[in-house]
Parts: sequence; C-alpha cells; structure tokens
Amino acid sequence: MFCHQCEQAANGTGCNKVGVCGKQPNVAALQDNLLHGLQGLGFFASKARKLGATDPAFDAFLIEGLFATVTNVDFDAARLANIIVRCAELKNKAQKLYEDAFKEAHGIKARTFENGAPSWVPAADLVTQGEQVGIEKLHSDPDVRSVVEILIYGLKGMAAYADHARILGKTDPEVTAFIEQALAATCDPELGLMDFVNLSMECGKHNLTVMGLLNEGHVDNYGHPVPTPVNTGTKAGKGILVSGHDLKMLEELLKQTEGKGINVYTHGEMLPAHGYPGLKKYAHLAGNFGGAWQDQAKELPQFPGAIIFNTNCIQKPADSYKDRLFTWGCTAWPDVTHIDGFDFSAIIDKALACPDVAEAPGKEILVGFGHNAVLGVADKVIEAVKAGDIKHFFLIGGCDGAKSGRNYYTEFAEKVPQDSVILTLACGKYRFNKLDFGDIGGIPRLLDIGQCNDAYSAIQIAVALAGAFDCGVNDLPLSMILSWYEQKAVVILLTLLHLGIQNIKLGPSLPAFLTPNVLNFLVENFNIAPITTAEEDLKAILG
Ligand code: SF4
Ligand code: SF3
Repeated sequence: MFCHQCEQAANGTGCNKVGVCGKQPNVAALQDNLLHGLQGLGFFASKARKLGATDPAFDAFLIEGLFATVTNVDFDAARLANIIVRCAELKNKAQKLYEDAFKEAHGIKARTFENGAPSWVPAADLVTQGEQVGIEKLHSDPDVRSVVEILIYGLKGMAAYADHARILGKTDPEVTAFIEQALAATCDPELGLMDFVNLSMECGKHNLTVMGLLNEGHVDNYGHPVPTPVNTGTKAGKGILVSGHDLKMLEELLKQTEGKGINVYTHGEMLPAHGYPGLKKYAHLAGNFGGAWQDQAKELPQFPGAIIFNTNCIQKPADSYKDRLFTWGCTAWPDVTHIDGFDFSAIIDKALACPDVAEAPGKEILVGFGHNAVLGVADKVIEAVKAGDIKHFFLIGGCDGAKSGRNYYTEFAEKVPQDSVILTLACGKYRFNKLDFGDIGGIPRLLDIGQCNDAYSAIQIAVALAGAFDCGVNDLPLSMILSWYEQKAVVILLTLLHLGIQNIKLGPSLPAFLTPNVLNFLVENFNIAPITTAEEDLKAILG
C-alpha cells in the first residue's frame, strides 16, 4: 500500500505497511481500486453529459464513492468490495449512455477505450487489482502528480459535504458535472500542470457552492444557529452519543428517541448541532461529551451508552465499546453494526439495554455563532473595531489530529491579545474551546462558527466585514491560522485560494503530497506559510 492523503502519513511521507489511521493494506487497495473505477465512471458520465445524456444515479454514487475513500470513514473491506461492484455496474451504464448518445449524434459507433480507467472492469481479485492502480501511478511527472492529488483529495472532501447537502435535498447539476469532468481529467495523460492547477481552483469554487447548499439545507431545516450554552457534563439515565457531521441523522434519531428516557449527546463535530433552533428544541439533546475525534479511544470507553458515528472520524474501536458502537451513512468498521437509512431502532434498543450514564457536572461552552448571529451584531462589532476596542480577528481552526505539535493552536489562542477576537470552527476548536476568553464590550472573544463546512459562514462574515470597511478580505485585520488533517481541509483550502485569500498559516505540518515546486507555487501566489511557534507567528502578524 501507499497512501499519503492525510496529515498522519507515516514519517511525514506516507503509510506503506499499514495506515496510521488503522487502514489495512487490503482496504487501502480496495479504496484505490474504487477510485480508479470512479475515474472510469466519471470519464463516461462526463462524455455522455457533453452529448446531453445524464443519469441521476451517477451523482449520488460518485459522491458516496468518493466519500468512502476519505480518511477515517470506511474501513470495511466487504462493504468496499460491494461498492466497487456497484461502481462497475454504473460505469457500464455510463459507457452505454455515452455510446448510444454518440451514435445518435454522429451516426457512427463511438471509439473504444482500451487503456487506463476508461477500460476498467473489476477483477476477481479486487485487492491485487487495486494494488496496481495506486496514486503513485497517477502521473509520471512528480509535480503534475502532486497537483492531481490535490485535485483528487479536493474532490473527496467536496464529496463529503455534497453528501450531507444531498441528504437534505440540496444538489447542483453543475457540481456533478464538475466532479465527472475532474475525475475524467485525473486519468488523462495529455493534461499538464496548469490544467490541474486550474481544475483545483475550480474545485475550490464548486466547493463554495456545495458548502453554500449545505448551509441552506441546515438553515431551511433547522433555522439559523443562535448563540447557545452547551453543557459538557452528563445526566443520569440512558444515553446515545452521536459523532460525525450529519445533522439530518441526528434529527431523525432525536425524533425516534423522544419520550423514551434516552439522553442524546453530541461528540466531536456534532457539537454545533446545539445551536440550531430545530434541533435544540429537543429537550433530550442533553449536552456535548468528550473532545475531538482523536481522543475517542480514551474517552468512548467512559461513555456507557450506545455510540454512533455518522461520518468521519472513526478509529479502531476497543473491544470495551465495540458491541455498543454503530456506524451510519458512508462510515463503516468491520464487525460494527451499520445502520442503513433512518430506522434507528437497533441503536435505541442497545441504548436501553446499556447501563445508565452517570450524572457528571460539566462546563458550559457557547456555540451558535454562524454568520447570521455574528452579522446580527455587526454594528456592535464594527463600532468596537472603529473605537479600537477590537484590533484583530483570528480565525483559528480546522481539523484536529493526534500530533503533539498541535498544542501550537492552544498556545496561539491563549496568547492572542485581549483586544482580539477569535473565530473558530471544525474539530480544531477542542484545543481551546473550554478555556475562558472573556468578552469585549459584551462580544464574546471566542466565537464558535460551527463545523468545518461552516467555513462558508466564516467566509460570509469576512466578506461582510470587508464590505463594511470598504476593503478587500486580505486587507482586513484578520489572520487565518488553520490546522489540517484530511481531505475536507484540502477542499476548504482550495475554496479559500479560489477566493484569493492570502497569508494563511497552515499546520501542524505541510501535506506530504506537495512537492517542493508545488509548495513554492503556493507560497509565491498565495503567501501560504507553515506555522512556526505561537510567539513568532503572532509577532509576525501583529508586528
Ligand atoms: Fe496513512 Fe492518512 Fe492514508 Fe490513513 S489516510 S493510510 S493515516 S496517509
Ligand atoms: Fe474534524 Fe475529522 Fe476534519 Fe470536520 S471530524 S473537521 S478532522
């Protein structure tokens, strides 16, 4: 196996024996094989679309297939093999759709494609086949391969957000067309470096659309988030802990657990759920348990109720809680019960059979500062900036992870001067969200915008502030100190670059898939810099 798609890549170069995430070599090969099949499907779906022929089945499948290959999502070889079989069926369908449309348009038979992803058919041994088509085979030129990888990881990250949006009924055919076109491009040996640079920027653009759709889906269904205190303790009684990003899944579970004496707790990236009026109305949405995903091995054994992951980031479960663990959606772990669809009776029964969660006091933390809430007090914020009470904004957030260098983000937040406001989002917030930052004239100094996809909200806030001060986003007293872990962070970064946002500080380490030349390109064009120390970076920013 060889995989270096996330920040955990072994030795900072790549996992080649087993994934640091827990991905076994057979699973890595199956994911590579699936990606190859998806390239083939994208190739024919894109060609068919150009001739006016589409099939909605491709859209959902491309999104789910890509999402299944995101870090910490699907570790189940049997499930991946089934997805590959389905991929082959759809690829055949797309090929036929294209060939029929071609015949109709031109009166002659379409040419046949004998090499690479367009000719992919699943072999009897899917693992061995997958070993032949890993990312090292993507392109012979290392710099081109590096940018192709940026594009592929961007597509994977975007697919994750598109999946949540689709579950809420929000889709955009232009996004689907782009996913098909970009997948087709990644297996085109004729394309060069700048083609992939442009496609990567385009991926950032489409991701902004997708995050906008997801935001719309959340707001349409649950209202705009409002500032809400969330307790981090537990109540006595039965409990279910929900981890991941999918709010629809949480809503359905809340409906089905109502009146059953079960308290529902959020974990990790589900924390922002407490800020939505349509979710916080459930009295048994009881609080937030634990820290970010990488602490699950330590924390989940302490939660005696049932636990469900509805998206990343799942890790190898210990035997102590494996039998009360469930997965949903694209997330899967071998021998862990997977729930398809929205019937949650299995986990409800399990929660009722599990021992009670004990009463434990917790802290109150504030969530719910989406763009609507922040812009609702924009006058106050702008006044405070003009009066010199707020001198700087720091967006500190992104994906969290296990590396010790990530203490940087805690230190940075602690050292931010008292006259500055910290905006945060995604699971990186757990590095400091239980600290007390106080307020500036009633405006909390720590504003939790939400999940990683709520980068959309952060962008809206930045754009509105730039409008109020009649300047560009890059001219605002705003610095972005971002942490990355997996492919969702890659696509958010592409969105920020597409918007022309400069001077981002990125850590804890730079992606292993960036070659020195590609990194230079990013530095020269966007002034991206790796984090150094909290003191030095703060000094460099504030002068
Ligand atoms: Fe390694 Fe990350 Fe790939 Fe897992 S996803 S195998 S940790 S690089
Ligand atoms: Fe975190 Fe996995 Fe990315 Fe959604 S939950 S930010 S790492």
